[in-house]
Amino acid sequence: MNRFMTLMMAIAAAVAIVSCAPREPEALLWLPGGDPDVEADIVIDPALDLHEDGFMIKDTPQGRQILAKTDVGAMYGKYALQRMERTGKASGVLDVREEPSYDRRILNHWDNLDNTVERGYAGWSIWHWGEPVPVRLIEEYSRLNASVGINGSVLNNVNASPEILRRDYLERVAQIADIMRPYGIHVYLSVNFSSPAALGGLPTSDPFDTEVQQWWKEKVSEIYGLIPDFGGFLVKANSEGLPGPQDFGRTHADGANMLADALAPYDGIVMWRAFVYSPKSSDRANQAVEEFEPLDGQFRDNVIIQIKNGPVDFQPREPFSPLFGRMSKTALMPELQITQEYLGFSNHLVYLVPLFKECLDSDTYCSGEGSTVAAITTGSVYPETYKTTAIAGVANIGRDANWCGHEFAQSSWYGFGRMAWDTGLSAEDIALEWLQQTFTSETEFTEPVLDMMMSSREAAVDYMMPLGFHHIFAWGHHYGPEPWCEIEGARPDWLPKYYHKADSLGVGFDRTRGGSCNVDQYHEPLASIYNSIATCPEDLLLWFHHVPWTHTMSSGRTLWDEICFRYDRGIKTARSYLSVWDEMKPYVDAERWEAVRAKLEIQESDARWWRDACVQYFGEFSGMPVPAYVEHPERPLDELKAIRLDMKHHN
Ligand code: BDP
Repeated sequence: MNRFMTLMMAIAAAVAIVSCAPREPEALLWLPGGDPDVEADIVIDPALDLHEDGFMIKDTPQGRQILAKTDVGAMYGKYALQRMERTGKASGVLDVREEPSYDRRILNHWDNLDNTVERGYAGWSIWHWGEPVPVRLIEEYSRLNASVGINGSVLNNVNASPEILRRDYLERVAQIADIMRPYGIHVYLSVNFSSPAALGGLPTSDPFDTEVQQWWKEKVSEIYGLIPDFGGFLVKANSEGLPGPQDFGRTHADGANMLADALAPYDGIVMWRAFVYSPKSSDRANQAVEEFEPLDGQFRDNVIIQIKNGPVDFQPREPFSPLFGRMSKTALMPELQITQEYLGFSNHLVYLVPLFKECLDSDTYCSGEGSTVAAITTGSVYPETYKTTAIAGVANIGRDANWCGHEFAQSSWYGFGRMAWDTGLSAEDIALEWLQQTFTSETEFTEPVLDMMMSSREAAVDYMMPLGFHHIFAWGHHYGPEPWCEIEGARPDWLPKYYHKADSLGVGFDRTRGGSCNVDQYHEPLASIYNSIATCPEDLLLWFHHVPWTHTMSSGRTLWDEICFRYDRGIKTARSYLSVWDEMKPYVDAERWEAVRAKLEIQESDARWWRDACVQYFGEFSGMPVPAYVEHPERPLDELKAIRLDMKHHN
């Protein structure tokens, strides 16, 4: 080896050591250090009529008590009491009884074995694969999760490497599981469907092949030998090029059931994703129902179909996925995205609980009025179908000192957990308690900042994709706008023009009965409401309709003017956050104040970038002028078209 190469290798090793050193977790977000320090007697009584994770807090003549069936339930009770004390709700006589809405409240980490995080905007993987186990970091992670009731972690990316099932990785997973166990967190893994061939060296991964079935049984038994309380598998199959049972002429049910049979003796579950699409469907939004509805009733009872909130892909606004209303004999669970893949990464302040709740509160009407997504997936609409209930959130956590890249992005992690524990909590209550615990309870701070958080999702919709626009992002990184994008050889249903369909007559995707018929995947009265341009909610108008530029909106403006108006409104709201935050300086430490200020500036500038791109690009089709009452675009389209970002991993 020559001297140059030796030198380069030494530098590479030094860099690796520096970048691999586990960081010390910073002051803990919404949670003070140590165990919850609450004044109450703990009473564990396995005979109590309560959910395993439930608790009661009661003031008795003997003093304050936390009663629970299990140690984990008591731990949740302690965190709840601590939260009540810190948010001023623990005074007076307490008589509290809480049970979780979902049995399994799970984070999905899209972490790869090389420590990159797919769609992660907060640094490298906190699991430190291939490096010393960062015990304290994982303990703190677990404490934060436990404090809001999160009790499951899928450690690796849904685009799973078969290698995760190698013995050395499983031993590592077992070490992580040992650290999480005292906090009530179960570990799960994403698996690659072709693992028997890719890792096990078998000639096939066909689920009907007995050797394949045996391979999975042995693998599962090996896992449970290491991790007795392992939760189960998450599977992305026959989606975006990943292998699956259809490669062998089998169905999703055939594939899921084979894994379910291997896991059943240990009470493990399979979370089988419904995020599937291929060019054979005329409308990507139709495909999950087309593929899964015919399989209803064919899945084992330890399989849960994991469905993204919307039918396409975590857009700033989508209607709820119609699949939630189409399977009564199969357990279903929602998948929400906490990481802001489509909402400005960790640069934009967008509090996501309103988006999450919009989905959970949507009425599917599948079993009459009140059959909301939450009611279905918590098992109250079809109780006999649900052996266990679950909800997943794609994590926004990385090695950054503040965990999520943006101070306020922590609130969506916190909020996901709180909402998964109690779907009845309002987005506003959750935001307020997060602010009080993370910053201060002074109302001069909490009131304006709460308004900012609560308006932030609508602001992002306004400045990115108002009125039902969707997927007009730049190809590849999903950060900025690229409605004009064309990529030679790329699948057309990945590209913005497929979604907006702008022409000289109008804009929007016709999903009505005259178009892709997607509306008919919804139950009445929704199908007819969505089908008619007169009754379709305006926030979803361009999702369901191709609308003439001159169409009159409820505001009295034409569609074109309304588009311009919404982009402008989004910018103005984002801009108002800067002045709100400037007033907040006395209430926040300098470091966090500066960090948020810097990000708010990016957000406002990005909002103008979106407006400049979309208003000018769509203006070429509408041929109509930008109305005088809005700010006009600043940067020429050609300049915007030349912007190239390489943000795939953004670590
Ligand atoms: C899309 C992401 C992609 C994920 C995919 C999925 O762009 O990185 O792999 O979803 O959920 O949102 O499987």
